[in-house]
Amino acid sequence: MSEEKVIEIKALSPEENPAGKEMETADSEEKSIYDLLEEDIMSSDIDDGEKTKRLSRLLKIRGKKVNIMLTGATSSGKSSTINALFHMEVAKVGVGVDPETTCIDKYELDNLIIWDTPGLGDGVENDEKITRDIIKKLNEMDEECNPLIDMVVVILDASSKDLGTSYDLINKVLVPCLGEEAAKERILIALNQSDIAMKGTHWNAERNEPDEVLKEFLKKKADSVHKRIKEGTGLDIKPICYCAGYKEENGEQRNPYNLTKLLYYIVKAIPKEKRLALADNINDTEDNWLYDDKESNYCGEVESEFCDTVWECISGGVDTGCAIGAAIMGIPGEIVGGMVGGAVGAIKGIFSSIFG
Ligand SMILES: Nc1nc2c(ncn2[C@@H]2O[C@H](COP(=O)(O)OP(=O)(O)OP(=O)(O)O)[C@@H](O)[C@H]2O)c(=O)[nH]1
Ligand SMILES: [Mg+2]
Repeated sequence: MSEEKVIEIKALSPEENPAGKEMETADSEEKSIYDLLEEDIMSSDIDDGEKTKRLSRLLKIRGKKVNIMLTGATSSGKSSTINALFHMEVAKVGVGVDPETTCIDKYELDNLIIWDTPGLGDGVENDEKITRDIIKKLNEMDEECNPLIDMVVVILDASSKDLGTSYDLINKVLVPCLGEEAAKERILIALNQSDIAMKGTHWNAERNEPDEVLKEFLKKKADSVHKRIKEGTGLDIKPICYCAGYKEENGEQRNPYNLTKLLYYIVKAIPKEKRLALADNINDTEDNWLYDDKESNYCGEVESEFCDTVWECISGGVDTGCAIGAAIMGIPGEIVGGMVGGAVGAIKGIFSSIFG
């Protein structure tokens, strides 16, 4: 039998949150992305027929839920990653030696559903049971007879030399279970704890980023993981190095690194019609999104992905000869507003409050 627990989501009390860091709670007064889009469509300068079309498309995607599974070895940072990415501190982070997550936990944040699996690598019997539960979950179908789990994020510990458990999980469980084609699109591999990959040396704490030596080390580590998975499955999946961030013993919060990059790849792996389920639930602690490798403007890319989503799913994606991602960068608001019924304004508003 698959064990599954639905966790009631609530903000932590001040005692549970001793660092005093402001908690991000779902404000019932706050309007959802769906409400904002509806208002934008209603107030836009488009004819009534087009408004009706857009409102009915919005209604269709409003009911779509997205299911993301986080899995990986014990203490790799699955729960920390969920907390860093999404709106509330929902997943319990380990402080002692015992694995914290003991059966597949389900966190529901409106239309966003996160499945936090227990860590593998803590005893054969336990691993077998967890593996069975993961396989069962991956084979579950939703009410439309599509696979319930939209994507799987596999968290590896970049500071660990022994990634055998994770390779077995990817090569012998996840890829065979999803099938090669789907696995290519739906598995994301993330190397967490990049800050302590070289035992904490070469991490520039002030700038919250790796120095050149650690950058090179991480690149090699990612290449080696890539190679092992390619050898085992034939698939090309490039891992992302990041830090979920953590609380030091003295209560000081260490900020995440490359979390925006991770979010960007998560957004891209989720079917377009389900992406809006994420928008309302992204952690709006600005510090979580400040530090990355700057190989791309990830905040801009995430925003663009959402604008594309709105463009395609609500405005019908009529070809105007310019992608909406490009449109928001340079074309005056009235033109963009005319094209998508103001919806881009709602998206931009949400992301400027998250990313600052
Ligand atoms: N240095 C550092 N520590 C981290 C990072 N992410 C998580 N941790 C720490 O790693 C430990 C394990 O984190 P969890 O989030 O509980 O890991 P988990 O994978 O959910 O663990 P289980 O549920 O027990 O399998 C905790 O002490 C975290 O604070 C990171 O980016 N850097
Ligand atoms: Mg956990």
